[in-house]
Amino acid sequence: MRPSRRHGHGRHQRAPVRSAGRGRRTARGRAPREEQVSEDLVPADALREELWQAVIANDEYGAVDVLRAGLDAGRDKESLLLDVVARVQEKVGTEWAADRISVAQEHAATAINERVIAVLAHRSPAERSVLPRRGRVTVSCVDGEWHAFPARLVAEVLRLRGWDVDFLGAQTPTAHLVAHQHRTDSDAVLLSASLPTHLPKAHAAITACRAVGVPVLAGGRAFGPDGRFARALGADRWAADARGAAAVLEAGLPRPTAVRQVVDDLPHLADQEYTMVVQSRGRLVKQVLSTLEDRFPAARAYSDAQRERTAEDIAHIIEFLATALYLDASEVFGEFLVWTAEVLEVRGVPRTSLTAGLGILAEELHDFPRARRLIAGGGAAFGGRPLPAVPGPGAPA
Ligand code: B12
Repeated sequence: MRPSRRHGHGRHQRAPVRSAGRGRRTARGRAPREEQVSEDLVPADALREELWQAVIANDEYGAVDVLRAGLDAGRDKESLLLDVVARVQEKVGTEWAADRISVAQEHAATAINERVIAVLAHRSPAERSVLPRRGRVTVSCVDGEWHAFPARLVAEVLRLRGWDVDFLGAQTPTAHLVAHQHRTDSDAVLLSASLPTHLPKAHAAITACRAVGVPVLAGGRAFGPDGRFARALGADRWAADARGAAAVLEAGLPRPTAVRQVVDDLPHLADQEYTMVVQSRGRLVKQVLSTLEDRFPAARAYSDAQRERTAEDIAHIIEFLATALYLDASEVFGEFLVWTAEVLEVRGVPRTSLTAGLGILAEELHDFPRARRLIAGGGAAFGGRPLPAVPGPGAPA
């Protein structure tokens, strides 16, 4: 998370959970045994509300109790993981983006939800011995990717369905992911990426795993809501969520036969714009910042902390522009700018500052027609003043 410029609100009162069919119960209180039948499920939205109140109040034990109450009411573990915990974790993100909770509250909530997953996912030797055995898979995050929580959910759902899962957690370097395949020869690699800026590394990982004969199932927000970037980067399959991942594996995932090279997937990389923008990233950040200060008196009056944050914002913009160049996908840059404008606006930073930064960046990249087109398209997408389009392949002169 980017540092929040204001703090969120305080603790909440937790409401008791009501079961769908019969009387009132609290999430902490266990229901009598005879009530634990499937028709009497506690509705998922009631459990979500209870869990949300617990995580936002830093009540770790209370959060675990909510899930235990759900189990006691007959809800299965997979539904609790995906329809309750995952949904609450998503809300953590929207509340942070809207500046209604602080970065600290977001971190605490995530840590509590991680504990909840650990409690839910634990199985005794007796429970383990009756699980079906389907095969062995590896679940890993792309190099640089810290969002391990979504991958952990996928891993636990697959274990519940009888798969042996090697969960490698956050940011696994590609060479080590491949070494793991040599050692284990698992049936598939499930690769998770949440941030689009990690897609170039995801591409390297997909290519490397397939080259050693392991099929790759890709997932996570970075690959797009319809999985278009998983296909563009040569993954064998994509799935929208953990249930979809289980369905793909259950249907069978053949081992790759034809090995592809990175350039086979993305011929536009031949123009070298991606490589050159990545290589000159540091210089570009400094140049955009100093031109911003020359032209806008308000920017000259920034404190050290504001200056540092502005430099971070510029660095993010350049990183997303580079990713859009890599994929040749203007929507990646446009969606990022829309998101950034919203995040900055609720924190009191006007979107004109973003437009100004984009204009200067376009000037700096005058010899990069594809980058300038992406900047123009991105500016239009978030409602900033679009920059003039430059002639070049695919654009009218
Ligand atoms: C928790 C969190 C963090 C934690 C992660 C801790 C952890 N242990 O995972 C920390 C603090 C580290 C973090 C850091 C950052 N974060 Co963050 N984070 C989140 C948050 C709140 C929750 C993520 C999550 O767990 N979601 C819940 C899961 C269930 O949802 P999901 O990701 O969609 O996963 C499902 C599917 O996508 C799919 N799936 C996922 N992986 C896979 C894999 C396979 C193979 C398959 C088939 C399916 C699949 O199945 C999952 C379950 O069904 C999200 C907000 C959100 N709404 O998600 C932001 C969010 C992802 N983060 C964001 C940002 C910007 C960042 C930072 C850049 C902030 C910063 N300036 O430092 C850094 C980047 C770190 C990095 N290098 O990776 C933005 C991304 C915006 C964008 N433009 O893309 C988000 C969306 C927040 C927001 N609303 O703005 N973050």
